[in-house]
Amino acid sequence: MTKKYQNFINGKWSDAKSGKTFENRNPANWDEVVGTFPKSSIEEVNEAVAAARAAFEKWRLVPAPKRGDILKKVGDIMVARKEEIGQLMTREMGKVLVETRGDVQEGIDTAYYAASEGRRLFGHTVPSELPNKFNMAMRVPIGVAGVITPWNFPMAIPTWKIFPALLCGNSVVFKPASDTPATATVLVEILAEAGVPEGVINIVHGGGGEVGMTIVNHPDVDLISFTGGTDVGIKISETAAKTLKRVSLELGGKNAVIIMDDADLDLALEGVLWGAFGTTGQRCTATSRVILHEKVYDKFMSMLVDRTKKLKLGDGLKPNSQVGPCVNEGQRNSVHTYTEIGLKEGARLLCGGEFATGGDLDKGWFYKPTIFDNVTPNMRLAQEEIFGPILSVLKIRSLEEAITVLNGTIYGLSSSIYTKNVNDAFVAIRDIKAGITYINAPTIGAEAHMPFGGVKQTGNGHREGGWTVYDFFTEWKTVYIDYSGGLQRAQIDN
Ligand code: UN1
Repeated sequence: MTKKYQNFINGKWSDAKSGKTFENRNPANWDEVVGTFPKSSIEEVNEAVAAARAAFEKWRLVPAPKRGDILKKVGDIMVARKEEIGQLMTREMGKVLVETRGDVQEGIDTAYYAASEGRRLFGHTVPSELPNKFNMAMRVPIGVAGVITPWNFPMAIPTWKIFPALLCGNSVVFKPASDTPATATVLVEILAEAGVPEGVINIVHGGGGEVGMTIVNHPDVDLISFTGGTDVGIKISETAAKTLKRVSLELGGKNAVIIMDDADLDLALEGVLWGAFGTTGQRCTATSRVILHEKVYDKFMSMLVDRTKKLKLGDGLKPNSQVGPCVNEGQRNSVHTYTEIGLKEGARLLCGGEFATGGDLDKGWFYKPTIFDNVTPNMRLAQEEIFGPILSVLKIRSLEEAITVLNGTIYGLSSSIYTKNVNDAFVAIRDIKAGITYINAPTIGAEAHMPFGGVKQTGNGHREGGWTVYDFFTEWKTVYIDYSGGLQRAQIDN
């Protein structure tokens, strides 16, 4: 029997009023239906927003340390269910089990960080310019948060948004990607079990156009946190501007690794393989370009191609699989389009470039890990986010040239340099235009307690993760307390 999942609105599990559903299939085996989900519409969004609005008025009065205690419990339940959630996530979006476990762990880390933030949420006390007057600025909750999340990190990314939103005293209407609704539903189940009151967390399943954009448009939603493609991010930004919502956008990337001539090539090789083909290249932080010094070019390329060809594709639940499928048919086709574009542009295909088939692979959306070299900075292959297992290699002659090439896209999320030269490393830290720079490590591997986000068209200046996300989910309230007993005029009586 196929498992039937539901929406969670105002503390109750429910179907879409229309009775419509959609199904979610395993990308490693499209015969397997993971579950069916309500195909919701405006009606369900309106209900969820109304519930969240009403619940907010009570939730904002719950002391932050108490809200934190609930999130601590959320983390504990996630620890107990980690393996089960990892397996479900692999079945619904394909990445290999070690990675889905890591995804859940990132959610657990985020829960415990949020729990402890309940006892901080620091404000400022500031001297007044007048005598017998006390000034402070404190954080206050904002209201209803619309949370719209992608499928590549079905647990981690929702928790990056939902846990801080709740800790700060906001209520949430959550629209997960329709490729990963099961993991999202489990997260909501856990929040409810841990004691998040009814109406404070709501999940509405369905399409981005109907459900997602209705949330973005809704006058009673105060803020939107979105992770996904740049084109959708721009649309969200435009739409949300009409009601002046606060919007946090985490969008595309075209992340690069610079490998200098003094780099430890064995180390760089492991980093590039993991960064480019981990999660089948379907990360915002995935390594999409290698910017390789000419002096080590031939040597590194033969190491890289050799190892890439040996990567084992397969169902992520099988212990020896290293690379899972693309998330769905459309995504695999889109990846393949970039192989065709690369060939047309005159780049040289060194391995992959086609669907992976044969045996168990025939029932999944598998694509061979692909490497192009002879890529030049202006090619589409070197400019556009692919979100799949395609890596482009560009040759450079100096650090300066490498950084120019690295910076030469519209994106700026993650970046990396392999070098043993500490001076070069610091120049790279200074001059690379990206939200994240790794030294001697791959472009992936962000930790939950550090700021996460990018510059340029990767986002709109906000950061998730760490202490920084708490700025997004709170407003500053400035308070002046005059205990002089008389009228004191600022700027005039001092
Ligand atoms: C993403 O790719 O959308 O650093 C998030 C990483 C992960 C998070 C990635 N911890 O790759």
